[in-house]
Amino acid sequence: MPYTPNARRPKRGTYRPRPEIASLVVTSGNVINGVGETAVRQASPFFWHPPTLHPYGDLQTIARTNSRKCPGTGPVFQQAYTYPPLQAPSATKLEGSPEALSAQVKQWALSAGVDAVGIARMDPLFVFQGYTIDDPWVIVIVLAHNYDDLQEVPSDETNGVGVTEIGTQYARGTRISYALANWIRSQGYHAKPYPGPSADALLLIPPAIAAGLGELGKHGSLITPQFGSGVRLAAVTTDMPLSADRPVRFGADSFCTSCQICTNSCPPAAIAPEKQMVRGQERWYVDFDKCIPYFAEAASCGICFAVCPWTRPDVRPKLLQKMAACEPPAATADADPAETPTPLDRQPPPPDTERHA
Ligand code: B12
Ligand code: SF4
Ligand code: SF4
Repeated sequence: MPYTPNARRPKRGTYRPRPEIASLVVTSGNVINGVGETAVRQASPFFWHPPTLHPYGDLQTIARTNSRKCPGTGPVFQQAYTYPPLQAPSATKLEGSPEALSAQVKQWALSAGVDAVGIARMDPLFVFQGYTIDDPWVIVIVLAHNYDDLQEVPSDETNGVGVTEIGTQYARGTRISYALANWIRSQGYHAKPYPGPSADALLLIPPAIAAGLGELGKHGSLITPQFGSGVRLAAVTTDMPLSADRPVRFGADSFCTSCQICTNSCPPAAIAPEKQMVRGQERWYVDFDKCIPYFAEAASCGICFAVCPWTRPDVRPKLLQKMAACEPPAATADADPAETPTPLDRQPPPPDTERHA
């Protein structure tokens, strides 16, 4: 399945936002996101939250309108935003060890059609500032994209295949996250779905990493060993006593240090080639102020995660094999998850001068 360039993709750095779009980025998203901040803190509500919580309400409307103009998108996004009712929790609790209950939850999710599932202990850093989540556990579900359809991004009024595939997986995330929450409720526990198309209270990538579902890539998205970057995420939080999975390392982070494919494919050149300090953690970062105008104009773009070589079914097995030969085992591989420090236990890094000395 060789990668064939898509004629709707402008070359890197050639995109210039239309003035009416550029004028809407009045506050820098990079400042809101805490780029350059050395203290660890929660993420601020930012985009796909209610417009009263951030300054990009008009851009959200433009992004949504442009994606809905593409053929095929109406019904799938309608499904993605149609939330079924949630049942009251049953009076009788399903009993079992955390390991046995976790196995049942995962088995239920897989039989309901998710492509992968993992469990993480809730951490305040998974929650956006100003929101509260009381459940101690988060179950993250992975919905894999159809590779061929994903290659059609970005979409426009002549071709909606890529963004329709995005809406299709969002709809799957909504359906299964609600069904899983209702199943957990029927077993006597609290459960709340986070279906994914809107931001809501929960960041999805950090718990997915903690739950052992993949690594953060240079393009700011999760890379999974089974499906590469071409996945949607959704989640369910619960008070059912579960056991945490462990983070995995299969070489994605290392591979990103030498690969430039997403950086070179991004029309507004938003993907930084080096890691940056963001809210007290050194990591890959995407320049929001550059990404968002193109994202809004190009029906949700998505070029970066479509072109990632880990997403290619013909390349992924070779990359896994190649990186397995050089990747050290995960730092937490032998640790008891109960003893593994949560991100809030981590100390803020030393000041810049010492770090770069
Ligand atoms: C707001 C948002 C956006 C915004 C801003 C994204 C950004 N990078 O700033 C816009 C509209 C631009 C956007 C674009 C896209 N998004 Co988006 N987005 C979200 C959303 C709703 C919230 C994320 C957020 O608030 N980011 C702002 C701050 C927190 O960003 P940040 O500090 O740079 O942190 C990012 C990562 O580093 C990671 N992260 C946060 N804290 C920490 C801490 C550590 C230690 C680590 C390692 C990572 C990490 O999460 C953030 C992801 O944006 C999430 C769903 C969710 N609830 O989490 C989906 C989500 C991240 N988006 C997703 C995708 C796929 C996309 C697009 C490819 C669009 C598309 N067509 O699908 C592009 C990719 C842009 C890019 N290169 O990042 C997927 C990612 C799936 C995956 N494989 O990982 C998500 C999870 C939606 C979903 N339900 O699947 N998105
Ligand atoms: S989604 Fe944003 S970061 Fe990714 S290719 Fe498009 S403009 Fe670049
Ligand atoms: S395209 Fe290359 S650099 Fe970008 S996320 Fe994928 S592997 Fe990493």
